[in-house]
Amino acid sequence: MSDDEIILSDLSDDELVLQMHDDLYDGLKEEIQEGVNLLIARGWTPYDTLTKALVAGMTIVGADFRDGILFVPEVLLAANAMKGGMAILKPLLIATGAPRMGKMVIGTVKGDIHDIGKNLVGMMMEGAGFEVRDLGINNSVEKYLEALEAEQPDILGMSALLTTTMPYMKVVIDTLKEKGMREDYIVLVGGAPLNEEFSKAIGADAYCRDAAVAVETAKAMVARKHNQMNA
Ligand code: B12
Repeated sequence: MSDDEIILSDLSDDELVLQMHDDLYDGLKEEIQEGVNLLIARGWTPYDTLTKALVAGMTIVGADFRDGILFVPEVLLAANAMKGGMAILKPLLIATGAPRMGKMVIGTVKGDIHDIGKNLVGMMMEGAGFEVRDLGINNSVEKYLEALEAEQPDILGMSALLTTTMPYMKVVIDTLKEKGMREDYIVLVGGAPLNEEFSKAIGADAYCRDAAVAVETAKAMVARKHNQMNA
């Protein structure tokens, strides 16, 4: 060990969070996992650890990727480090013992392999008491339909991070309409390039800008749906 090596446990909370932003940027998975464990041991909630240390770090990575300072290999390493941290937080977020709220099928659309945001939404939904079936990435309309028929969820969630893949959400929604199935599900959409207007234009029920909004929207919409069914 060299003298200038940083000992994460010696840092204050604020310093540690900044160091974790750097470590995420550098794709250092083990350091990120150590940082997550330290924050949790210091009494941080899993949610604060996730948003302030990991998601905030990924935002910096995203800005430098956009500006051509970072490239795909570096971003893949950062994503891998982020996933390492998320793996520790997942059981903690889920272990809230929340009552069953409903069921969600979620997946990233065809042609798109971004899954960090989708995974986060899935984790937060599970933490809020929803049963989640995650279809992974690159989902065709057939895959969504198959899962909807097999799982009979309350909610269909679709994720897209590319302007070239987001129109595929409309293909899925139009197919649901054609088959007379659209009203059977609450359709939530998300991903960095989307907005409210796009969500309305393609006929989704709501656009959610982040995982916390997804949980709130899902809860409100499922409650409304159940009330309508019981009326
Ligand atoms: C990490 C990353 C990658 C990684 C993905 C690793 C992985 N396993 O996911 C890798 C390196 C593989 C990658 C590849 C590419 N990427 Co990329 N990537 C990113 C980056 C930096 C971060 C995305 C991320 O994980 N964010 C963190 C999460 C937490 O945020 P989020 O995804 O937005 O999710 C939140 C919300 O959007 C919402 N949400 C998301 N999904 C859903 C779903 C539902 C149902 C709900 C309710 C809510 C919801 O809640 C989430 C949690 O709060 C973004 C930059 C950015 N600003 O988004 C570019 C970005 C998305 N990528 C981009 C590009 C161009 C590419 C490539 C084409 C690059 C290339 N030349 O090869 C390829 C495409 C590959 C493909 N076919 O999909 C562009 C897209 C530009 C555009 N307008 O289309 C971006 C915006 C970067 C940029 N500015 O240039 N990428």
